[in-house]
Amino acid sequence: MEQRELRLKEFAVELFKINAIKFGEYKTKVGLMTPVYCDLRVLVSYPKIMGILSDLIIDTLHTIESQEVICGVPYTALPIATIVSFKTNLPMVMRRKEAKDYGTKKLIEGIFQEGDKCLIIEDVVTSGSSILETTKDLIKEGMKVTDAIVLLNREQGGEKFLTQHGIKMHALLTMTSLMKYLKDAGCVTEESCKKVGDYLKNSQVTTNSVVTKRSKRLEMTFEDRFPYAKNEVAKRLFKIIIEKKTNLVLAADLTDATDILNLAESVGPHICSLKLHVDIVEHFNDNFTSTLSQIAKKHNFLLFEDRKFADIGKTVEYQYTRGVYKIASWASLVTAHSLTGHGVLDALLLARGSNELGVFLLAECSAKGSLIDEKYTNATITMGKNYSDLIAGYVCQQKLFVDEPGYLQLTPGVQLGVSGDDLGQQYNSPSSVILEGGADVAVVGRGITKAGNPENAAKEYKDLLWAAYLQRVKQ
Ligand code: 6AU
Repeated sequence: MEQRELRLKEFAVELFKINAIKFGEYKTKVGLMTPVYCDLRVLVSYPKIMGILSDLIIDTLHTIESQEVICGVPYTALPIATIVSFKTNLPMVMRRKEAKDYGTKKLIEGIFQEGDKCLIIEDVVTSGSSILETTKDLIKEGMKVTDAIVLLNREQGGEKFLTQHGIKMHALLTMTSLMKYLKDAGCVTEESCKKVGDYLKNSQVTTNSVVTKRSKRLEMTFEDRFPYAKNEVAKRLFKIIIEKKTNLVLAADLTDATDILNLAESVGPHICSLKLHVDIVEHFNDNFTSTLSQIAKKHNFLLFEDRKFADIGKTVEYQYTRGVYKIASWASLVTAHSLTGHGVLDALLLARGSNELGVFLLAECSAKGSLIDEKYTNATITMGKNYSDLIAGYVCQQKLFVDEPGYLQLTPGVQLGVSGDDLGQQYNSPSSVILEGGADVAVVGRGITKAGNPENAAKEYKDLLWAAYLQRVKQ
């Protein structure tokens, strides 16, 4: 027997001796009976075994491409990760199970850089969902997760599930190898092995159903969708939506710069983004956008220029970066038409440089008599898919791209008690755009700007939109 296998066998026997692995009839978390039970929480009482375990993990760690930090899945794997961190000098981060509701509201404690690769350490994997939960928070904070080292793979579907989410699992023991080592060492009978084998065959976690549910945009929560977002600004928008519990975008279509600033200040706490048509602002100057940026920072919302770029690429590049408005210097989101082809997106990608930019592509229009047809809409969605790093989502009126949880559906044409204006705009209610229309974020303009008290109106729209979203993900 090879050296490592011998060590693993000895380790398996130690686990058995300390009752970390038990055989009999046990009830699982979900109420099913299992002939084998693993409780690795007892490990903390056995420092010597913890030492053996950490060395085995470190050997595996050396076979994995460079990682900058490690994170143990709370709680059992936390002390294990700590020892590995200490022995390898690899810094550790810790995930809070609940984000603090005071102070910094950090999900992850510890120091790391944007883009750091974080290795996950876990004790037992059944479905893989605990690893995925931790991974989601690490990704949310800007890290990358590609590998997880686990003590025991129960071989019930978790490995496949994690692979589907881009995580390679490295298990020290599988249930099969564990049973073989224990049988060879005379710890378990042939009959126990058979029982465990039969149990595993019949108790596969149906990862397919999990994956199908997870890949349906309309049924998923913003938290669950966040890891699928590829565009950096979309990620920020997801974060803001989750933190502020608002999927309301304000269309601040006022023509006076001071009025817009006052509106932004009062409505700021209730919105995830403020959308401008900067070319309708009278007395525009750079102070306006810099003050607006400060207000956006203070109230944590994104600035969005609804420029609807629709020219040849070169012109779009200038329109985005130059001229009076210098959109690139203050807007993190913009809209673009697909009408003139992918040159528009190429131009924005190029002009974005190292700035952050997310684009919402117009796949449909809320105006009566719009010439956009189904073919155009579908071609727009397809075009966007080739620019996943740039596209934050699509502007549309109905449920489209339902299998793409990483993109956001932005739906304008929202107002209570009015069906349209006299220039072709058509309105739906907040709940219907979310529940029937499939919107993730809704744009409200005059419903707020023309209200007697815009702040109260914004709060009302925010609450209605959020309640409809909660209802949708619960269904
Ligand atoms: O609520 P309103 O009607 O006062 O404002 C709606 C806002 C305006 C429009 O330019 C914009 O939403 N809009 C868009 C966007 C967001 O691009 C697309 C569309 O199809 N309909 C529409 O109204 O600022």
